[in-house]
Amino acid sequence: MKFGYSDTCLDHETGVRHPESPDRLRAIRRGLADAHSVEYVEADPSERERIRAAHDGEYIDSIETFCDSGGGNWDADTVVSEGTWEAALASAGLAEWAAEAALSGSDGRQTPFSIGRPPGHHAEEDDAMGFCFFNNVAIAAQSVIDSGEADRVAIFDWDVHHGNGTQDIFYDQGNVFYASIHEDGLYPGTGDVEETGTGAGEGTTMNLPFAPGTTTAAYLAALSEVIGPAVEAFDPDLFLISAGFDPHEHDPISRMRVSTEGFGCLAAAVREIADDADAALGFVLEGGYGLDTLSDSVRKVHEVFDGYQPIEPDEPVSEGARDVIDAVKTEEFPGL
Ligand code: OKP
Ligand code: ZN
Repeated sequence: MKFGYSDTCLDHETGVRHPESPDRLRAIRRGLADAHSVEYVEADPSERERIRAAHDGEYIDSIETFCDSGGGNWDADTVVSEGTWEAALASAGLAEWAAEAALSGSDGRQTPFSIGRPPGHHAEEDDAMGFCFFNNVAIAAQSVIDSGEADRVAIFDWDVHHGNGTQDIFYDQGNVFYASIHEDGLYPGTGDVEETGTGAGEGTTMNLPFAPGTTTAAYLAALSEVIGPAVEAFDPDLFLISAGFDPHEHDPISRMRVSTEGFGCLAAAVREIADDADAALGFVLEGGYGLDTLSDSVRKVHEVFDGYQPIEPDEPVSEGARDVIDAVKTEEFPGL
């Protein structure tokens, strides 16, 4: 894969014992060190005008001012250091690069994956939360729409947390489809099955809150039965993955049970959906807090794009997940 990476993303300092640390990116790069066909690209940071694609101007100013004054706690777990401003611009710029590279034809072994931090999917139009400041994937999606490079963008968020920010930013838009699988009951608490969009965006949001303990098989069933068909019907030019690795079975902050091999299966599944929809495909890093599980899982995704065929799990779809998938299918998206 082509990895978008910038050292500037290391300058966002969250302090000791914060799970969202610069070591996450160092671990990913160490994990990829001896892998075949890894290429690094350092993209330009986002320009303020591009951040405006998803955020309120006054909010952007207030983040800049907060960083300039040395930072501190924006909220209980969203920590700002002086370097956060530049890191957040770099992280958003990497996501923009991933979208543009995919749309310019970078695919197969060259599929783009932006490994920036801070992550983005909790960031709202006018607020930072959940370790996120600028909504990288939303900025990327809206930017390529604004520039005319894409008419429609689909986003699938497999981070264990619901991407409330991404959902909200596009909730009433008909040109961005957002689907999320997340752990029910976990932060931030949004993402019910009934949340499906409003106005022009009615039917362009899809949520699958799965119970703690859900395994890879349920993710694959959701992709093949509802997310894939919905993305194909939406007919996007670009399919972006908000790729968080915190649903890993050994991640320290979640109770989901996706295996390392399972992330390879998810990568193969989204690649197939992109191919079937004839859409460009790009990945944007969100969470993932076990350094080994994060680096092993990113490496597994990379290997799938390098020709490795992941082994599908030999396990049943749990009853709870089956009920959620069926509810989405029969009650919220009966047309699929
Ligand atoms: C960011 B990403 C509540 C704990 C909140 C925040 C988790 C943010 C995760 N007291 N923890 O989605 O991986
Ligand atoms: Zn997360």
